[in-house]
Amino acid sequence: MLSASGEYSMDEEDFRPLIELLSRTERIAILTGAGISAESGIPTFRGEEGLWKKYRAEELATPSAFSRDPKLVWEWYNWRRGLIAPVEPNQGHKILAKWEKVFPGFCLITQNIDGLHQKAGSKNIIELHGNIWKLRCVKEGTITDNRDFPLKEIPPYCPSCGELLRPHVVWFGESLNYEILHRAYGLSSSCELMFVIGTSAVVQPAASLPLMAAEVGAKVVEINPDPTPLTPYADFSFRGKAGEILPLIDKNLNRSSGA
Ligand code: BJW
Repeated sequence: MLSASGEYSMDEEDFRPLIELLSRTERIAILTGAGISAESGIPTFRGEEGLWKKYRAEELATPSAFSRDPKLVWEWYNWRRGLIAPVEPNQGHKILAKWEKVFPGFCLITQNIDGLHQKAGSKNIIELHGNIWKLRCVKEGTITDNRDFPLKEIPPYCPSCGELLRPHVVWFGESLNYEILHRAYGLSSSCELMFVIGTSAVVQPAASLPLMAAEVGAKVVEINPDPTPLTPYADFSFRGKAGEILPLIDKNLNRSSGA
């Protein structure tokens, strides 16, 4: 929390108002971004160590990049699948998986495609930007699970029609799946409290979800080591790593509920 002196420090007192709020809150929405997986060793997109520092999004994460050079795009995704495959969920993912069982009106919306929330045990996940472990036929639209690393062929082709397969992810300039987005809108505009964890809050339409929640009177809790465009709208801003802040909140929750 930002102290009066402008320094960030965290003690149990900082969590008390949030813990009190949580004790009388039923509908909790969570929005996660790449930052929650950073402590598992997966690079984020923006910032000094981010993927977009080394790679150009326009050459790798757009439909036109894929039309131009599907092999290049697939080589990049194959490399990222290799980074993600051996990685384990961290404390942040695990606590969210636990909260799904603890809070009756809990929902998890993620921008991440890495599958780490599932690996941590979360069951009900709204994946806004798809999943790197799924492939989609560009002609038939069929989606298949595929965990091969390395991929058997680059680029891969559809066994049914012979057309190209693409990663089942949402690239810049592409619309998000209508049903998924509308579920996310519905949950955001009906929650009482939203945690926004590890996202730079710049990519639309995901970045609008917390604002939608705030508009209907929900409290917004941001967990991020750095400020974001959302920070001025957050009711609580915990400036730290998800894998450190979430366990602190969870510990205080347990204490106040006597668990
Ligand atoms: C920690 C931490 C720790 C570190 N603990 N935290 C102008 C205005 C408005 C919109 C647009 C515009 N021009 C174009 C658009 C649309 C565009 C967009 O929003 N662009 C903005 C960049 C301006 N959006 C789209 O194109 C979307 N589609 C769409 O809008 O359709 C309609 C439309 C089309 C065209 C024009 C207008 C409308 C689709 C977006 C798809 C995003 N796809 C990607 C790639 C997915 C596949 C893949 O992975 O390969 O999704 S891009 C990338 O960004 C990825 C992420 O999900 C997404 C968000 O990133 P995220 O998760 O926030 O990560 P970072 O790296 O940005 O931030 C990490 C944060 O974690 C940081 O804040 C750290 O501080 C923090 N952190 N360690 C907690 N331990």
